[in-house]
Amino acid sequence: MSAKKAGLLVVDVQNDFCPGGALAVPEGHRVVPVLNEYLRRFAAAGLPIYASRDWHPEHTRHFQAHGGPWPPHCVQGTPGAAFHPDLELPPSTVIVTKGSDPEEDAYSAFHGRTPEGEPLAERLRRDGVTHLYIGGLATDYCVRASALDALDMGLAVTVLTDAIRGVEVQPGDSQRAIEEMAARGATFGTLESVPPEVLEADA
Ligand code: VGL
Ligand code: ZN
Repeated sequence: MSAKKAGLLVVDVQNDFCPGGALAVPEGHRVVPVLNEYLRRFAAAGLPIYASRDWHPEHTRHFQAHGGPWPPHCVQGTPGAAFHPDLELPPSTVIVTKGSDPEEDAYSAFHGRTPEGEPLAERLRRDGVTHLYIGGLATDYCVRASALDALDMGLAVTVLTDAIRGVEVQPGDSQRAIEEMAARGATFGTLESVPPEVLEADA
């Protein structure tokens, strides 16, 4: 196993977080074509790809009806919980499901599990990933929480700034999240700064 290895985490690119969805992130759908390019580059380099999904029960403390902050969204098995139809996840993608516990917000993908029931952190360790590239929705919630947990587990983290969008419950939330991730050690990248050669070197 090489000392360094990159992986791509696509966070919660689901219909309910895109325009027309139950908890639409402004311009959320615009991350899709950019992520598709990252997905092609990681797949071509033979690097592992993970895609988290918010996957709530109908009744959860995460929803306003039960004291939480959010309208119902990403309810298990509904069209709103499906990945955006234009997102081109390769067949090798490891789906990470989170938010199924009615007592938990589970913003971070690290609260999620693979189809085998393995927590994301263990799967990343087993795959030898040392550097996680993160894009998706939403900058100020699940991208932020996932990046901070990845840093806490000692991974290098690059947040893909051209492939994230924020909910912005309060204006400036996304910018504050970016500053917080930077202060904790995250770096930032774009399609231009993460060319295929960089990924090959990280493979
Ligand atoms: C998210 C709010 C509620 C997210 C999930 O994916 O960022 N935000 N649930
Ligand atoms: Zn949620």
